[in-house]
Amino acid sequence: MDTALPLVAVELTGSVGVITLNNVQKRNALSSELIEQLCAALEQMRDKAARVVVLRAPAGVKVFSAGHDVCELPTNGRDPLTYNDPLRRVIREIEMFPAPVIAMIEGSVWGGACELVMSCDLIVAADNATFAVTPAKLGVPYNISGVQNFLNAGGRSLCKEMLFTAQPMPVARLVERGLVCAAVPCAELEAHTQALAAQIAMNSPMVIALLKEELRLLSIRHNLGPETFERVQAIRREVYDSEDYQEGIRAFFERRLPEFKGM
Ligand code: LCV
Repeated sequence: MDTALPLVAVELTGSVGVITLNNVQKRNALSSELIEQLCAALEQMRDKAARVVVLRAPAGVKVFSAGHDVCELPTNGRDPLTYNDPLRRVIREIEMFPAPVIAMIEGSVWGGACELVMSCDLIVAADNATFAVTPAKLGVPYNISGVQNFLNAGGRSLCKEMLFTAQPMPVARLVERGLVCAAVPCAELEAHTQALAAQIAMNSPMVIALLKEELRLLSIRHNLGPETFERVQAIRREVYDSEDYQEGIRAFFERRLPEFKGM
């Protein structure tokens, strides 16, 4: 156990690394502290030339990650999801990591953790896993690169269903759309993931790093012009300046359903 990283566990067996999100008490909410440690763990894996990294939670969890730490969502008129938000940073770290990252999912995945998982190269899940994309439920103006990631991962109709309903979606629906490689019984999840990782680790790490970067660059579908970007930011500001945004966060802490008024 790396005492400098109390919220994540890191291990390397041969050339396969495993990073375990380890703040179960807070349902692995993606706090800036947990994300800093996740980034440090990725750095360790890069330094040790890991050829595959498995990202997981402890065996048997009900919740893989509860998503962005709601306590860290600003309520003072600042944009809640800027370029340097820890969640945005770690998603870029995973996308730029020079080897495949396999998300091994048990339990439920919420909000920004869905995007974190979808930023991984491959997803293997227990067949009872669920994924809930929650900005609409929480009143959060998700940022445009995040929406692009959802669109690239799931396609337009699944993306709209997940974003508009904000409800947990069973993993079988994501397997149907090719978003998740495989959904297996919990008892087989670890062996299935390790076998996949071992297959990848036998191949050329330089070619795989090249292919991963080529695929990342090819997935950048279009560049928004300055005026289009500014229009999106203006609409997003109306949302995070709204009473509904405050209501979404208040409702979370008061453990009740939000009552949005559209203003
Ligand atoms: C901080 C938490 C959280 C949490 N933050 O356990 O995609 S966006 O735009 O929405 C983006 C901004 C985003 O990702 O927002 C977060 C979206 N996440 C969610 O909506 C899930 C919120 N959490 C839950 O619904 C429940 O916690 C689940 C169903 C995940 C687990 O329920 P369970 O009954 O097992 P608790 O709710 O009792 O949570 C245990 C502890 O973790 C904290 C929660 O406040 C509690 O802390 P205390 O023990 O100190 O009371 N926690 C859970 N989620 N996202 N803190």
